[in-house]
Amino acid sequence: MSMFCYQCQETAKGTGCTVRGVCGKNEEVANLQDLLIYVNKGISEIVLKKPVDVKDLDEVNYQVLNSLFITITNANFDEKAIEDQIRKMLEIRDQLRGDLDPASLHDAATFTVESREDMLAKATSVGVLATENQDIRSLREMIIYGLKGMAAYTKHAWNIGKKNSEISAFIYEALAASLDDSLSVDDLVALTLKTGEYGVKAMALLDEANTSKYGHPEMTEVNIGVRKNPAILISGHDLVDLEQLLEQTKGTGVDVYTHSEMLPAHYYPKFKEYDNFAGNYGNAWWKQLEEFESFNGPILFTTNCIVPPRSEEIRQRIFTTGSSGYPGCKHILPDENGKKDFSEIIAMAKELPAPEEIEHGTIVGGFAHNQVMALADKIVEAVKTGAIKKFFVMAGCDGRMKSRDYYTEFAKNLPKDTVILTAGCAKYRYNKLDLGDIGGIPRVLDAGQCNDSYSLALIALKLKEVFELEDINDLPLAFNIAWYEQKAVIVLLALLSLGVKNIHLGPTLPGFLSPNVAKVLVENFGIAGIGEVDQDIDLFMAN
Ligand code: SF4
Ligand code: SF3
Repeated sequence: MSMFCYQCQETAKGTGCTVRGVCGKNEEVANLQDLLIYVNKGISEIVLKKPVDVKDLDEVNYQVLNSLFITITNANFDEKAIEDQIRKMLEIRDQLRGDLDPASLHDAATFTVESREDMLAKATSVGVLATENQDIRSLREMIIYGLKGMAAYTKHAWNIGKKNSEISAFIYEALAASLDDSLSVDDLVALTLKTGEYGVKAMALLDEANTSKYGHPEMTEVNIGVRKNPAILISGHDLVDLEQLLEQTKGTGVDVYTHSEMLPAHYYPKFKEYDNFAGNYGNAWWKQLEEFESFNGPILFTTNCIVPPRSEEIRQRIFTTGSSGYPGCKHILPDENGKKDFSEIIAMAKELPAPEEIEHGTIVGGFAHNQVMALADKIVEAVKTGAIKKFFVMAGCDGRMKSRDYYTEFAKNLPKDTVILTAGCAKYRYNKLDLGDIGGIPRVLDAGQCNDSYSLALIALKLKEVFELEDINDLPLAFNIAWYEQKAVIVLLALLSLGVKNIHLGPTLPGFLSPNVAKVLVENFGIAGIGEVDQDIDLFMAN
């Protein structure tokens, strides 16, 4: 058996993981994930061929989102969970196919497998490399990675009760298109941009879901030190899981701390009601190996990013839920009403010591669109008087590579009359630096999680309107985005679909871009990589 995966920024040698993932994914998991995507392509083809209304396919829509989410980098390492999901999707597929003529369908819509061995044997012929032409492969995969990010955001919104069958219909269209050998490079470039358009819709849906349920994020100081109580650390992106955990820990003497991408939960008015919502512990996902040791208490992963734990002791303290999973870690399922029972985690927390302090002080965030619009007059005035010369969108992901020190240096070296707009875990590279403020406006404005990049797009569109500009690219705004996993891919495609040009992407360009596809992105959208910090700053400031 062997594997091939090049979906994330840390892919081996920048070209593809072939033996074992740099993320820790083994070949069995990688191949099962390929097969899971393949069966979802088959389902998509069937949905397109059937006279069905996607609105009526609730369970199918949900499980397709779940399948895509499971395969996101660092979400699910559990072979058994992925095998179970493949079986579930095969059952859904076969039921849905009904009396369609198998001869009119692709293999993805008809193949059969019985055992895990069958699955693994089948997987080796349906993965990324099954597409021989490297440009077609590059575009198909870029679209699929965008769909994975879109599915994650759509599933979060769904969990809050906001659904959008148009998004599901597009996911079927795009997944089925990846089976269609008649599509040209131009067709797939067009589909890539359409993926970005739906990415905007998915982020808008999640924004609407989050803000209607939890209120609009507001400027908030978040404690990064610790209290004396035993505690639970919650990681990932799912706010419904957080809400349930806070409800169940209320009055128990157990505190709840956020980790990594859960930090922005502190910005929502709703979560401020909980006295035991203590603060944020640690940094971006990749530092968790050390930070989980000193945290002492149990950890709940609601989504990515899991790093394989290095000791059995830590593994026993990790719980997963939703699309995440790790072998040997307890997975918590919802009941028929969507309620999750976290009592085992709470009981464990009570038996363990309180977290050890690794930092102290506060960080400020909560600058999603509503809060920034409330400051609009001040911001516009600062731009008009020249107090703010330029905004830098530095949203995206953080990662392990040493070369990401670039972003810390970049933030430090930016002229003092510039403001950073950020979202996603990329912010941990500079959100604890004291970069000061401009007339009371902090120089780092954190909108929230990676999906809240949507807020940054809204802010840019608002500024365009205020300054009466024709083109978003005429704003004093530069994009220097850090990427790692597939949610950043959908954020990037969303920005492209909104007409944003000259985005710099780092620390390396995606390994899944073939030279020709990279050329299209460079020539049509001005996409560029990163270089030396000071030269890049000069370049950005000159444009
Ligand atoms: Fe490699 Fe990234 Fe795929 Fe993991 S997700 S196997 S690190 S390319
Ligand atoms: Fe980070 Fe994993 Fe992408 Fe939501 S938590 S941004 S990497």
